[in-house]
Amino acid sequence: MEMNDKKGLSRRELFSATAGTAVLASTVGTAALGLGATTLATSARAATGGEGSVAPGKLDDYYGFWSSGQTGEMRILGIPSMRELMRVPVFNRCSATGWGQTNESIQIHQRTMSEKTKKQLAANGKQIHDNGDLHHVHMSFTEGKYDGRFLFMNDKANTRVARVRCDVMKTDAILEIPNAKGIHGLRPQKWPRSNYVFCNGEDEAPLVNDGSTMTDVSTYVNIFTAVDADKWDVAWQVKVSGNLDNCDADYEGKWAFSTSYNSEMGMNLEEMTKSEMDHVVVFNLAEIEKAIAAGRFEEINGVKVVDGRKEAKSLFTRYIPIANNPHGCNMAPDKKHLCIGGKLSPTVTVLDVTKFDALFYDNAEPRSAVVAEPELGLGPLHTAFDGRGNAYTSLFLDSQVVKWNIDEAIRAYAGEKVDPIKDKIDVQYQPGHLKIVMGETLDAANDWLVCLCKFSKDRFLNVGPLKPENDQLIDISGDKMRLVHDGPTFAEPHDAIAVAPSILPNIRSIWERKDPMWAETRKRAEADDVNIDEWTDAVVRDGNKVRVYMTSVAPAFSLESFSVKEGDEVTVIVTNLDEIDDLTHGFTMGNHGVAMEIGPQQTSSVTFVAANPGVYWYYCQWFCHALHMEMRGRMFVEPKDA
Ligand code: CUK
Ligand code: CUA
Ligand code: CA
Repeated sequence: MEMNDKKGLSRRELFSATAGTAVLASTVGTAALGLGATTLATSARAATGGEGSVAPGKLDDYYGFWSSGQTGEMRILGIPSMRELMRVPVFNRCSATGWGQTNESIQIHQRTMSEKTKKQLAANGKQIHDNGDLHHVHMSFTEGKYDGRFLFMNDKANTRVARVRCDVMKTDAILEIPNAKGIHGLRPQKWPRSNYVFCNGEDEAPLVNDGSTMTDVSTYVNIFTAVDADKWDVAWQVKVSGNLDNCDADYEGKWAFSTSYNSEMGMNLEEMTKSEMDHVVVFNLAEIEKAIAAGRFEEINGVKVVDGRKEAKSLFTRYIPIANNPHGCNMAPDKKHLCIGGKLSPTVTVLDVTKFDALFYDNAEPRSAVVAEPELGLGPLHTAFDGRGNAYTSLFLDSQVVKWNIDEAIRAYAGEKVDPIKDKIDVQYQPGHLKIVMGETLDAANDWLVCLCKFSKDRFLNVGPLKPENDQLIDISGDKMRLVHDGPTFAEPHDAIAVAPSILPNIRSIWERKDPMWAETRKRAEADDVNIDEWTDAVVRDGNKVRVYMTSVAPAFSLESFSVKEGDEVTVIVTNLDEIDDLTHGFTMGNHGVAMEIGPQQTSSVTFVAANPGVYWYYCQWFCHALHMEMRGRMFVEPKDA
């Protein structure tokens, strides 16, 4: 089989070149194959008349990157069509791509895994945690604008963060955060670039959590973590008073901030809502870095930790009192104002970050940084910003979005007779996060707002006790907000961002053969004297371990069969030599719980034990060719003592 023949052919040409048109026509229609326009570097304005509909074959104006909550994946949607374009597995196990099962993905999971986690997993016969609770997806910044390099996200369930490479839209790094518990709020540094990813530990626990202390809450702490985004390691941590919920960073690279709903350090609902005020913690990055550089830190589980608790009276933190149980923490793109959602209070508290220096160095009263506190409605959670000085806050209890003007709110707080509230719109129902296109950057746009509603109740056909959520698209281009689209989503996005395609001109359609994703697999092959860059078939035995190397070019694997012995640990390494846009193959081993994706020019591998003698078919599960069904072969598992 000569793969060189196919170089440079489009997928459509490949189909007509290798299969009779009659066969093709009777197998699949071209529409079903997704043939058509290839990637455009920049968007044409696809939205017709602001109605949020995008005609077939037309591209969306923006990429939307959605978290998926307890599903553990990241999703890519088009805005304004709200069409779901892709699901990127991150913390979850994916049946289609083999994420969480391939050796390459397991290596990414295990690279930073603690001994404790390894022990926990081994006791349960597992190699990785294959669930997650992914609330917050954010893109890397350079000078206050998205730079299209990475997407970062949290896993509240297993105290991890992950990084997705934007060139291939695949997870390339996962980091288990030591010392902290339950990473919730997550934001990258905005200025000068995302050197740090800030991560909030939400749950209180003893710092040395080895069972020596249990119910003595005075030994509990919460941890704020700065992850080095390039080295993908913890840069430093700060002990704080109270817990940490959501966070954000400023546009000068000086501060990070986190809300806390449990300044009480309560262990139940009553205790957590007892105080009249909780707080926002302000982190002074320069002072923390200075202490780290000077060796003024404690090393805990290999991490440099400084003490920013109230009683330590350090220059690392300041605590600004905010009405009980605040939630959202959103920095406005005016570079000046930080908006804190009141949740139990009907207010949003606006802090002027240019007043923070005085809190640290002039002993200013912490609330002196408050410049507005507009009363907006019941249950304010999160705030989004347009490019015209307006803020949009979700009202969880009122099931509304309220549009208000930041400047007017500040003037009203100073005593002027102005009403900062510009508009309110009903949403269905109970909104959490809401996002404006490019709205957390200096390029905030004025066209679309997406409001992520937690409930949908009677809004859609009933699908049983579990209902979808409802991500609603709202046109904000005029004075009045206008609902234009309902977008049901499965469990359970919390947050989303929207990014112009011009930020992402370098998304690949075909893998680089020498991609670092399978560098370890490549090394293994070299040690086995196998060249995975060429049409190859090789079966290498190494004790009871067998490595089966094969390549694929549509519609065939290089190996039509291979033999192993009962009880062998088999590793199948497949390289897809096709170089054609959209020509993904798969490898599924029947009755072995094994399946993986192999994209054009990608190498993927998977390891399993062949426990039962017999004949087993493997096949390509990604529809790749008119003769895709024929793309299969046999594994012979010979009885042990035959
Ligand atoms: S949290 Cu879910 S609605 Cu995890 Cu960002 Cu506010
Ligand atoms: Cu290869 Cu289907
Ligand atoms: Ca509280």
